Amino acid sequence: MGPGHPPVNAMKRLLVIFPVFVLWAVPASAHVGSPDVFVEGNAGPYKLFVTVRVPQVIPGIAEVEIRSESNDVSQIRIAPMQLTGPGSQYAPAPESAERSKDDPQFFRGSLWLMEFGSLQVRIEADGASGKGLLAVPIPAVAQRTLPMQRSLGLLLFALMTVLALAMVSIVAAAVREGNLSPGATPPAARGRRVRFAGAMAGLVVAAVLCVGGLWWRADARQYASHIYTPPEIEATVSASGQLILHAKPMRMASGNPRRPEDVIGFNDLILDHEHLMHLFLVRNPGMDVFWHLHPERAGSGSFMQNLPAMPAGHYQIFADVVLSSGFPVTMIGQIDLPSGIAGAMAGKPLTGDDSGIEGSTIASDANATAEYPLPDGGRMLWQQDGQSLRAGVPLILRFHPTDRAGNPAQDLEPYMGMAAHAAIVRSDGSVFAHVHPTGSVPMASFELAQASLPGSLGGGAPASMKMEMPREKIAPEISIPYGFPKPGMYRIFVQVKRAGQIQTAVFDALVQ
Ligand SMILES: [Cu+2]
Repeated sequence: MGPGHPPVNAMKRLLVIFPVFVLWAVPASAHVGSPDVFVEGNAGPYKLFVTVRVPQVIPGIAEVEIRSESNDVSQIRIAPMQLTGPGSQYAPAPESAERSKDDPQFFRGSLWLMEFGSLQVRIEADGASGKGLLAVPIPAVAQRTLPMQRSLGLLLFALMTVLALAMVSIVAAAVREGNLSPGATPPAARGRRVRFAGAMAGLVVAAVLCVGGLWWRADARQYASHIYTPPEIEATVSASGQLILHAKPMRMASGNPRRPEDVIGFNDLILDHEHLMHLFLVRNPGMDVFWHLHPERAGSGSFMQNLPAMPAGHYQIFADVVLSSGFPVTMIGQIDLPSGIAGAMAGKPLTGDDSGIEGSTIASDANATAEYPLPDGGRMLWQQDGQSLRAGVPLILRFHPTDRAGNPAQDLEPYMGMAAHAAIVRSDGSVFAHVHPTGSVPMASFELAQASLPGSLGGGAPASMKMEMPREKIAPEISIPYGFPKPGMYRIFVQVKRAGQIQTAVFDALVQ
């Protein structure tokens, strides 16, 4: 894909990996347990809703689904490549996405992802209004090893047995009948030599199988050591009420076969909507307290945050950062705030973009909440159009903030450059996604991806980015593309800024 590993090398790697049959699951990202990528953005004149289902294994096939908002797109082509670095300059030949027969605005295609790390899917749309490009960042990592299918295992074992026995019998036959004239019977004296040769051949075959088995296991172990799990972050609270976070270095498989893994120390980060880290604290169980904070760097791999006055309890930590490659990482951790400490520390007043809310306990089995009273007296409505939420189905979450009189809020301001931020958390904490009107990828990764586009064809800036202009008005309709990864109860925290104040709405959703 990049100049460092052209397709030939990639094929070689595939050939080396293929006989081992250890397949990896990929994905993960600025998320926990929510590997697929959802993006809404502009490819030149066309607005596209893109879903990339990252493959179960790498090398593996990513499924790309694209819905065009308008009906003037005639062709869409897609290609995978690196997000940053030299590999982002040379696009491979793109493949055509197939247009649905039933729905001419829907396109579907699949792509081989051959390497790990920070990739992008480059989308080329062509139609009545000309050409346009959109780049969708894809974090590609291994999440688990897939076991071999039992039927395949049995088949391979049977083939191996046949081959091994055949090898022994060929050697025995060669010794028994190798230099006889046609039609002659082998002399009885050869019997011992035949048995000896057969036994030796059996030993050699067994030795080869043993070495093969060791190789297989060594390879599987090496892969297993590269499986991505969200890195953990250690959290402590100082007597003065400062939360100290320490990120342990993370190992991650790289795309380069000569450099099988990178060790990431979390010093090489880029700003993601104006902050190095977005820290989310969710009190458990119940998810009734939620904070969205922005710690400052405090030395190598460490971050520091003055805590606001917070109720005591057990908090789950999700800490989002973006590596300079554009790869998003969510670190996870826990912290207990005993009432003594929480009581003792008055808590610093909230500053800047920090915000939080204390609400009710998550519903256990409710269908989706439809509206939420905002702290400023307005409301946030969730427009659901009577649709039930289903796992694995991409959708646009639509929210409408209203003022006290119930009219659409006209005083929305950009909050960290965007119309809205949302955190989607499953009730057991196994899913966490930090999403925006652009979609499920961090703004920093999205901007890097658009910057890699050649020339002026890229019109990638999504509606939300255009709102970045400080005094531009934000329409009171928030749309966030997402897809729930699995069934269960979810809590969605939606944050907007009105009249200088950050408002958080809380919605519960049962996903089938
Ligand atoms: Cu955000």
